[in-house]
Amino acid sequence: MTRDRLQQLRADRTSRRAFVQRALTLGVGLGPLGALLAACGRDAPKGETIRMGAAERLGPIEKELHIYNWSDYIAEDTVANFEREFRVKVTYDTYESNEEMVAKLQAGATGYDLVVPSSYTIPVLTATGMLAPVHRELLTNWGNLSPLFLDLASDHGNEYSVPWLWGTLGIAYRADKVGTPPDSWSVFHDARFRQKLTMMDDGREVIGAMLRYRGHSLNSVNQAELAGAKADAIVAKKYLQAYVSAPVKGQLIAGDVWIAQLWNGDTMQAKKEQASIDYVVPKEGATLWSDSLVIPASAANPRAAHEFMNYILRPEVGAAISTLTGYGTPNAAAAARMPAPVPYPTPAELTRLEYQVDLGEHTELWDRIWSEIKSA
Ligand code: N2P
Repeated sequence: MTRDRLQQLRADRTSRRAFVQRALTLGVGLGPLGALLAACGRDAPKGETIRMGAAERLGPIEKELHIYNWSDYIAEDTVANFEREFRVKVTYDTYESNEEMVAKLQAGATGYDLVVPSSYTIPVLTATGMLAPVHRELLTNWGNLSPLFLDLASDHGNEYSVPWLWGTLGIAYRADKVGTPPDSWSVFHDARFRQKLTMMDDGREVIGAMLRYRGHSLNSVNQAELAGAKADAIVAKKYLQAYVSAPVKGQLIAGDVWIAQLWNGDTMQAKKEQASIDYVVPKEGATLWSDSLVIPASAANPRAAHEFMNYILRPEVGAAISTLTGYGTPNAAAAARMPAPVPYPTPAELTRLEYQVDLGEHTELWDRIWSEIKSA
């Protein structure tokens, strides 16, 4: 997104809802990190004192907190330390895709106080009134965040979201089994690896990868491009052992799977147990995401949700999460205390990486294609 386009959007603004809808119509989800830096970055407000307004409105911290997060996306002691310090009992459930999480929220009455959508999902949730605004004055650690991850097109001014982690979705492989390391999505069409291959159990990612393979955007809504991606996915399916997301780590470690479409951080988690596991962003390009904490409008424990947000913004807590998961932290103070912080993508990598955007009215078409691939 160019600065002009952003300014035009802001100038056209009549109400927040109209703004979000207009942004969706224009397909404004997120630009690459570099464009965000150039067009959308701004300094984080420095607030060290808690103004009483929000604290009074939300009342004292509740005794419970219900968190719904991606699997393997937190340090082992993050929740236990929070429970002990804040005397809050945390219920922690996990999911494997944005679509799984949104379907659960849309079904209602989840009881969740915090969820962690990717950027492209946030406008969908805000436009349908499903999120509660974040009271920034309660987040005394806000200034630790890097401006690179703030004020994104998916949530201007961070009215609703607090950055959690970011990463990429490429190819994990067993270097000791495959010979030449893969560098292309074409490896999923390679009969030599029959039954040793897996792809994500996620339609956005399988169809997206096959679109990139043929040089298209992974957000394409072009009928011919999508028909090609469907055909390519069905060819790949002949060679796949399964569509599987996070649990494939165990199969890679065991050597049952040699090549898997997988997130960078989950690959690094597996590599800690099996050093021959490596990761590549294919030459045709792949998904870049950033995920954020948000509070559902129906949350029963909003004060505890804010305290958890502020807690993960502490440098040592953010650093532990990034170190254990292998994902990049948006928390500059956390990165500064890590011996080897996950590096930002290089400018060369950024030209190959693409953020997903909300597919709007074309979501049904993508859903239909994914069902057809799965039942082919
Ligand atoms: C799962 C982490 C991936 C999050 N372990 C993708 N948005």
